[in-house]
Formats: sequence, C-alpha cells, structure tokens
Amino acid sequence: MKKISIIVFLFCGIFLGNIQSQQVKRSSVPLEHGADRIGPRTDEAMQKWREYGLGQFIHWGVYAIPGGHWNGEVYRGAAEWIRSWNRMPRSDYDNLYKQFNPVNFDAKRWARQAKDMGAKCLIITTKHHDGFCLWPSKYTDYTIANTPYKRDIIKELVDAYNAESIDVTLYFSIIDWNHRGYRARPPATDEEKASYEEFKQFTRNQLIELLQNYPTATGLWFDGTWDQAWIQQAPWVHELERELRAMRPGLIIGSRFRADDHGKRHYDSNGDLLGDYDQTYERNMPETLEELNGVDWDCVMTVPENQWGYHSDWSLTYVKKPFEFIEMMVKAVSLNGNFVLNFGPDGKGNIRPEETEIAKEIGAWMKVNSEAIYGAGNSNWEKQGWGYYTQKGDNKLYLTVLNHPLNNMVRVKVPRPADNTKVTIVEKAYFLDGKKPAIVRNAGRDKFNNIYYDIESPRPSSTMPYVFVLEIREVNRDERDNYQQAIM
Ligand code: FHN
Repeated sequence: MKKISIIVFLFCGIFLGNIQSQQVKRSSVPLEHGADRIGPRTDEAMQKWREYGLGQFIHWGVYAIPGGHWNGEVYRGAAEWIRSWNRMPRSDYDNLYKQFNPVNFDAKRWARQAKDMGAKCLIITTKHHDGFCLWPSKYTDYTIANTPYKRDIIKELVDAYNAESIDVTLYFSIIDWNHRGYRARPPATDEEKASYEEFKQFTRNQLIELLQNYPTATGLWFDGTWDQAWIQQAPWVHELERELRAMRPGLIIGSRFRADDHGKRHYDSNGDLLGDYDQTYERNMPETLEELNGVDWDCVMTVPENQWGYHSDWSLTYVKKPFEFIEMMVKAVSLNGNFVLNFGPDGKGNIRPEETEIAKEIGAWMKVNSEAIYGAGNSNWEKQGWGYYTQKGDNKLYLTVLNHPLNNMVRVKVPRPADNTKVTIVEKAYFLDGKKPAIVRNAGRDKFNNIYYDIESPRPSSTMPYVFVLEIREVNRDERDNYQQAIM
C-alpha cells in the first residue's frame, strides 16, 4: 500500500501541483536553495528504504568508556554528551581515545543480532559531536587508528551488516568539538572566517572520504546541523549535497543536512521538504497521515528516555519495553514511516544485556508477524482502539491488535469504496500466527449505513500484540452475496 499511496500521491501531486501552483502559489517565495524536488523520490533505492519498516541505530564512541560517570559522579544527561559536563575536565575526555580498546567487539555478532531482531537497516555513528571518528580518517588524528584497537570499525560493520542483507547508513555529526575551526556562532573576524573555511573543507573531505571508503553505504544521516554558523552556509551546503549525490547515485539524505536561503530547516520557506525524508521525528512520532503531507520519514527512538550512547545506569529514567517498541514500529508503518531503535554498546564492545533481551523479544515477534511490517504501509481503514492497520497492495490488510477487547471481538469498520456501485468484501480472514482461520461476524450498520464486522479472537495466551490478516476485495454491489461466505 505504501507503494500505491506514493504513486497516487505523485499522480495527485503532478495534477494538483499545477492547480496548487496557481491557487496556493506553492513557489511564492523565490528560493535558490530550497527543496530540489517536490514530492517523494520514486527510484528503486528509495523504494527499498521505504520498505524497511524496522532499523537499528547504534551510537558508539569514546563516550562509552565513562558510560555516564566520571570521578565517582553520575552525569544525568545523555551519555554521549558527557564532554559538555562541567564536572568532567575536557582534557580527560579528549584523552579517552587512548584507552579505547573494545576487545569484545564482534561486528558479525552485532549484525546477526540485528538480523534476528528483524532490522533491515543500520544507522551507525561514524563520528558524533565529540569529533572522534570510528573510521581511520586521514584528515584528523582523532580516530580509531590512533587507539589501541586500531581496526576500522566502520568497515567491519558495513561488511558484516551487508553480509546479513542489512543496508548501512552513515551517521555524521556536523558539530565537531575536536576541530579548531568548528564553531556554533557565525564567524565574525577574518581569523574566525578563515578557520571556519578550514572546518568546512575538513567536513567536505571527510564526507567524500566516507563515500569512497564505504561504497555500499546507502545513505548519510546528518546531525548537529542546528548551529547558526552552519545554517548560514546554505548555498555551500547545497552544493556539497549535490556533489555527494553525484558521487553516489541513489544516496539517501534526510532533512537535517541543509537550511534554505532564509535559514529554514527541514522544510523550506515554501513548505517543501529539504532532502529525501523528514528527520524531525527524534523520540517522537506523527499522529496522523495528514500532518505528514505525503513525505517519507523515520522515527529514531531511544530505550531509556534520552540516552543514545552507553550509560551504565539505566535506573535514572523510564526504560521502554519491547511491547512499546512493537507498538511504535507498527504505528510508524501504519503512517508510512520507518522505525529505528537505538542501541548504545559499552566501551568493551558489548551490547548490553537489556538491549539484547529487547532485540530477542522484537525478533521473536517479527518471526511471526513481519509480513505486517516489511513493505507495508498506511491503510484507509479507520483506526480503531484495538491497534493499527497496515496494508500491502490493494487487498492485504493487517490488523495488529495491541489492546485485546474484553469481549474477544475485534471490531472493524469497512470503508466505503469511492465508487458507490462497489462494496468492500472480506474474502479470507486468518491470524498471522500459524495462518489459523479467523471467524468474521456481521456486526450491523450505523446510522450512516457503514458496515461493521467483528472478528472472533480468543483471549491471547501471550501479552504481546497479535496480527490478523484480512484479504479484501472491492466487488460490484450486486455480486456481494457471492463473496460473503466468509462472514457469519
Ligand atoms: O545531540 C544528538 C544526540 O546525542 C543524538 O545523537 C541524537 C540522535 O538523533 N541527535 C542529536 C540530538 O538531536
């Protein structure tokens, strides 16, 4: 359904676009550095991205060594930000790389775990705000090459994840606390300007280096692009984006990279998306399809409230449960988005046991139900309190039940086809688990003549969500009775 709704959207976009350009004056603000494209991408690489459903994010760097603690004190902020804490001397942080020796790191083991969880893509921090590079960049000494470990972690991860058929996107922070030219405020003096130019060249070099070193990486996931200094570089960043895209046809870049001519981020001054997908959903999600306006998007989510890198003490905030991640993933897919769950391995290269457990539980659920996730998308069936609909093509509808009704009946409201000589019928109904058939009962009509069905659903033995499939079809009204055998 995702594919179909995008095509319909594009068709309407082309058609309405012409109307809107007269009516709403979509391009009323003249922009040289606005969106490069109106509407979603239609190429194969983007279609593959759209079908992921579930991804894994990994935040890993030298911040995993202190793990949210320094000199016996606890840092309550996000562990990967500990360098900005005034209780930790900068020089201590900046020397941590000399101890970075994750002897337990095993890229293949991480990749297998991600595969078993059901992830179709990995977003890996090549460099976070501290500037430490997990790849041996030739443009700085602050890299993995100068740690006792030495090995190119990004290469090992890209190879291992690709071997498990998982696409890899490279996270890259524009903020770089380690580079002398980096600054948050726009450079004012000639000296500042010159050193900011150096920083820009350094950034460009590193990005080109990453694409050259890791030719199978499918995307760049930018972060730390909110500083005024960077925002004001819009024309230069736009040019750089073009250069990167030219280097790697099909490269996927979200909305966090560049601003427009007027400093607008994510969406330009005409309301058009900057980049290939909306990257604003960090630890939050959209509520309706309408608010998304047809754009692609991903949601990146932490396990504790705001911890991306490894923090050894998870008792400080609420820690989400596998059920909640499944719920968020299904919700994301029901709104045509991807759900990306973050992991923060420790300084030795271990994925923490709590995350391993979460990955196992999600994986067990995906083994049975992933058909409702991969390649699925929004359905026009009206959402009900028991959970979410996702859909594939015209006729496969998935009902993920998160709130099992006490009367053991899952009620659905059947949408009326646009063509009123047609009706939607249910040809087949079954549980995804074991394909056991499900009994569908007629549940009458409301005062608007909408049809309702109840699907019999015995009280589940597990507390995890379960999924029904309804195979549906639009038929002529007068043929309806030939198809209703499935309904009791
Ligand atoms: O500051 C970072 C944070 O540490 C983390 O990397 C997240 C991931 O989306 N991004 C930034 C905040 O937006």
